[in-house]
Amino acid sequence: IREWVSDYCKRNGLLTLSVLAVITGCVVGFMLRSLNLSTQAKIYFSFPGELLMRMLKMLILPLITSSLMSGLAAMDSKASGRLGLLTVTYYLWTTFIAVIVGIFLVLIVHPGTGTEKEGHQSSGGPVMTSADALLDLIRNMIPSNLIEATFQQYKTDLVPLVKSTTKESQANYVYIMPDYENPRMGHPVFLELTPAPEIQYKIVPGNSKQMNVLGIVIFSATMGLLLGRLGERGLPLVNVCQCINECVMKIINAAMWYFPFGIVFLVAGKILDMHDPAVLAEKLGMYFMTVLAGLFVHGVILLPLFFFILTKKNPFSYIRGLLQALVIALATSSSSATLPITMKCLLENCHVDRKIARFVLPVGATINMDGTALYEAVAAIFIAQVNEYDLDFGQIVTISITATAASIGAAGIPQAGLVTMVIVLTSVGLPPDDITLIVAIDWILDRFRTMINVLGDALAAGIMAHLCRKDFQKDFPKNTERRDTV
Ligand code: DAS
Repeated sequence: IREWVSDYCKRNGLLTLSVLAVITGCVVGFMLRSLNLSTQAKIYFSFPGELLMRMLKMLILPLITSSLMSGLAAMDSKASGRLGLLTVTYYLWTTFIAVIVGIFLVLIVHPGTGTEKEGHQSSGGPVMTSADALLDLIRNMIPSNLIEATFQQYKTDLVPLVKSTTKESQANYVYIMPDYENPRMGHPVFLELTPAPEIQYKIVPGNSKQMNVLGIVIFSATMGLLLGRLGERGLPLVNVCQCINECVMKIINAAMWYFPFGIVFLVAGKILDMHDPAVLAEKLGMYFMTVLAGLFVHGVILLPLFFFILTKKNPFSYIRGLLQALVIALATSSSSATLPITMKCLLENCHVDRKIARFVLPVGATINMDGTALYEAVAAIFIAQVNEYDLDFGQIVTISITATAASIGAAGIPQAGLVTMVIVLTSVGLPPDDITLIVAIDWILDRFRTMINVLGDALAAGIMAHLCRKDFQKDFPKNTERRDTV
């Protein structure tokens, strides 16, 4: 028994602790809700969770740049070209399939019919259009400052932005939108919304920025390809990137035992802030279940099926090696923050070729978000149903295309999918401030769609490792027997 226990702890100890931490966080969060803690107390309580997020975020820039630069430099241009083409094609295909699954389900279930819509008034001012958001997607591909692009504001702030001082509305305002450096707007645009009496929401495409690593991925991939072409001359920098990458993986090993502790406070802190669960279940229960059903179909049926068809290997033994990353995705609701753990699981548990993992994962964490695309399509059609706004076939097609595009532009950070949904809503003439109909449970759905995003990226790495094995003379083993230390 002692041998079995020590073997189990070595192989699954951290994963078990992380799962128990999520459960404990939920229980503690619900227990503390009855104490009605002050905002300050909630901030102090959530502090260990904030440290976990900062540890993970700290590793994003060094991991992405060193992975892409060393990974691509080690490939010959034909192999990297084939890998890049296959990877992007697969990503677009699975994202579009996810959108179709979501649209199919929301049109069958009809969760928005009969949902009453609280009154809200728009305070006017230029609303951000889908063109603005799409331009921002392109803008994010060319960050004016690479460092700043990583260390901007990390999350979509759903905390009180400004306490209203005017008499008629003593509610907290909540900041939703990231920065859209849109010259046309210039000044912050406020849309005052009151879906829930205790809180007024403001949509502010104003002056705070969201981290978006899309530009860093493009820059690092370009540098990697050019380094490869430099041959001997590029080796010093390639070796530096290799060393940085290995050091980052060692830092992750050291930091990982803190994760369960941080997860408890991260999850509990979120539950403390949650709206009344009973009200949410009554108003948004069907919508919540529709999104979860879509994520389940895509993540547990379709993605493993694609994996099996393309690799002829058992997808679930591969997914078993990813469980630690999926738990971190659930706890952090950030695929970028989960990236270091996903990389570790792929290399140590799934034995995917290092060069492939170092390319497919960072690219996937920025542009491949199946869960987000599915969610944005479902949410947009749900909002149309609540507004009793009948969408014709052309508008459904528009939603499928803009949801795919919006998910590509979404950053791998908490609740980014809620933000880029404006592209989808405005593309079919729906009021963007109707986002607030769903904002109250977005942080829960965000965790599940982030899990599917991470799962999609990791399965893609396994598929590319199999399809490009001739270029890399190495395929990952059939039964991915898990090694220790995850
Ligand atoms: N939280 C985002 C991610 O990290 C997904 C989303 O917001 O839709 O993938």
